[in-house]
Amino acid sequence: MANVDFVKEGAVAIITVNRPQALNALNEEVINELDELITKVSCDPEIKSVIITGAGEKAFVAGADIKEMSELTPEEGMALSERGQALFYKVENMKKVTIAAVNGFALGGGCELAMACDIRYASAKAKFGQPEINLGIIPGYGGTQRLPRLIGMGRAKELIFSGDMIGAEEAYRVGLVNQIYAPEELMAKVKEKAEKLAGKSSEIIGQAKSAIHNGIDMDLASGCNYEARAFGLCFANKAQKEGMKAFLEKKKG
Ligand code: DAK
Repeated sequence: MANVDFVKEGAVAIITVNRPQALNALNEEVINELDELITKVSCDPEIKSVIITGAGEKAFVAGADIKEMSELTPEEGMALSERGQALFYKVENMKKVTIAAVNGFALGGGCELAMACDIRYASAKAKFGQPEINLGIIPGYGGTQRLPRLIGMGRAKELIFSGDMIGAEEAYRVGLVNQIYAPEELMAKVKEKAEKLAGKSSEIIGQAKSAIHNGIDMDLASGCNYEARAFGLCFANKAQKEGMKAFLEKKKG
């Protein structure tokens, strides 16, 4: 693929947006290639966890491609929007663990792509922001929805209204990233985390993810009800049988 690289290292897939000359901005080709890769990864039972990152030293993804966006007709804009939104949903709902390794600028659609992942690890040099306001638009790939869910409404409004960037430390402090690493350590550390998570059952992670994602939009009682069903379904899975059996046998022995 011309703009997105893919490698499989055992049970871990690494997807790298590779358009460093435009700070890995998401143009139509990148969106299409990412979409194809996410489908491929979703259908590969050997892959248990997925890392998404950006090529080069400077950027994770600096947002949607402003050059391309500026010239769209309304029809083209709508089509691109539909494809982009479908991609972000697909990333969010993969039945695998998804990790954003944020190696630099994660702005606009880039911050939104990182937020569609389950976990975000950042380089100490990373910068986050939703600068759409400066272009006369609002976030369009879920930023107005996922950012307040992650960091709270007040902080999300401040970022979205101001368009200001925040560094990795602040992103960690507000809960936008899970951990910060030295830039040269980031990928090695993220791979370590991804491999560890790849050792867990994908089906059970899928159940946990589904309970978390569906429950967050429900009242507590409905969410707990949903959880009870997902919990029950775990008992139809060999991971439960094997996990509990192993624990009990270890106790006996
Ligand atoms: N798009 C296109 N090109 C970009 C780009 C972007 N978002 N960001 C950077 N580049 C290009 C620059 O134009 C420059 O290209 P050349 O001039 O060398 O050809 C190259 O990358 C290097 O960038 P700079 O020279 O600007 O580098 P600096 O270190 O000076 O600055 C920066 C780095 C990240 C602060 C700056 O590049 C910057 O402010 N970039 C734009 C960031 C931004 O505003 N991002 C948000 C884009 S809006 C939608 C859904 C979602 C969205 C839209 C629609 N629908 C549902 C329809 C999302 C919108 C966005 O993401």
